[in-house]
Amino acid sequence: MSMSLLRTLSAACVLLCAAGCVSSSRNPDPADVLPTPEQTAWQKMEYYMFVHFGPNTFTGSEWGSGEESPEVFDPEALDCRQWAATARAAGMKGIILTGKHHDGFCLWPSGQSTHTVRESGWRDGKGDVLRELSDACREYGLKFGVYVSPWDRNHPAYGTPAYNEVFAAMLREVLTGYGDIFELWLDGANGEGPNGKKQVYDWELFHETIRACQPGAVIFSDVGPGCRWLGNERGEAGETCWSRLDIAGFGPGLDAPPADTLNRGNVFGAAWVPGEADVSIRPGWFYDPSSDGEVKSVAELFDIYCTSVGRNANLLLNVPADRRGRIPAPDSVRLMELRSVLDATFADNLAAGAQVADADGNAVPVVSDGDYETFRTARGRKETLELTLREPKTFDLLLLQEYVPRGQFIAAWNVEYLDAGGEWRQFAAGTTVGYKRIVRFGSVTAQKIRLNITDAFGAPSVSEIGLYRAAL
Ligand code: FUL
Repeated sequence: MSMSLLRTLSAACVLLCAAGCVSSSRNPDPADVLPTPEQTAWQKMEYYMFVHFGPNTFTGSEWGSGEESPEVFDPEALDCRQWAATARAAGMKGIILTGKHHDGFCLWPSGQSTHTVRESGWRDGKGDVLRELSDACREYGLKFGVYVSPWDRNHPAYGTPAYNEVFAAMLREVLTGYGDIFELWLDGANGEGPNGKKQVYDWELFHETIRACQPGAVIFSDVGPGCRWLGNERGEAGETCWSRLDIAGFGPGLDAPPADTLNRGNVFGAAWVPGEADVSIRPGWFYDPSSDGEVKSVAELFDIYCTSVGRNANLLLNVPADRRGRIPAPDSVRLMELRSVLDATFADNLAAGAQVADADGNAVPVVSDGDYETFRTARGRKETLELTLREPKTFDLLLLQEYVPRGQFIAAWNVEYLDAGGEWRQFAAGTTVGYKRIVRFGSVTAQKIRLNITDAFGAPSVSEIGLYRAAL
């Protein structure tokens, strides 16, 4: 066979293979579905505060009708610096405020509405909660985000195409008047307006408006595109939790995928839409004096931390401001207790300084160095990393991190320890890892442990392996 014929044949072969690959591989390659730098920065925030505040705070309602007099809004001792100081001391990285809830009341003097702080008479109609909180967040080194409910039970245009323009203009006010916004929280609720009509939302217009005003903001909704709802309000991501999700053909609210899909993601999902676990520290989202004795316990909050941050999701913990306009004492005390437990638990990685070796005996020091940016990429889809601790240690909590800017690949893993008789014994196992995975188990004392990645959708990159003793 001549060289030129050989070349022609192999070129034809390449073309055929390429065509064949396209038609036979229906799933996107997980290595091609990656976070944007903004999504990675967002994921690293891990834990931040939600504050529900508005007329409902004063009426004891969860969903205001929109017919409340604006005058009910009267927080006589509002102090957003106290909110920010509390969030910061709690180790939270930002605050998201309900700028407008379903009742339509705007916590800023919107030019698009006559149902706002301006009409309330509070501070002679010159108050602006968004201004005070965004300033306080800057002062305390926190990021600032806003929830703006598309559903509006007050606005007369709700239920007509004109409302989409009104809502986009409201977004513009919020997104251009208060500095950087790290996250825009778009609820999917779609009920009747004051005219008895439901709105057909123009999501494309809303997203374009947000992108134009704040290109760095992560957009939350049931289906992202920046981050997604996890299908429950308990702060619980799936034990299997992929950051990939199929969103084509879906939308927020009634058009969302089933809750269990949101909870776990799609292994071959075509878009990177990581999960955010929203949950309230009290039974309701808004403050109600009757719930002062029902603030979640520190044990419940630690569990929530492990089922959200510890399952590849961010934790958005709601701490409602009270009628004075302050974070109430029982809630802030609980936040500080949780902080102490988290600090005491994660202060000392018992695997720090361990000798780590791959299956060929090569040293892999980067997975126990406390630096997320250094990672080990496996040669194939499986990997075993063996850790020899400086001395035998007792631990009951494992932390794993995958380097997600390269993609999320790990689908099954287990960890074993070498017992006194020289036998390897499994003490924990799981499926996904993602940005962070935390697993608790009965105490183990050992000097040698190994992580076995037994299934992955590409060569996984392990960033950190940590062993700890839970302080609770
Ligand atoms: C829901 C709302 O209907 C609730 O009132 C609350 O704001 C929650 C965070 O989102 O969809």
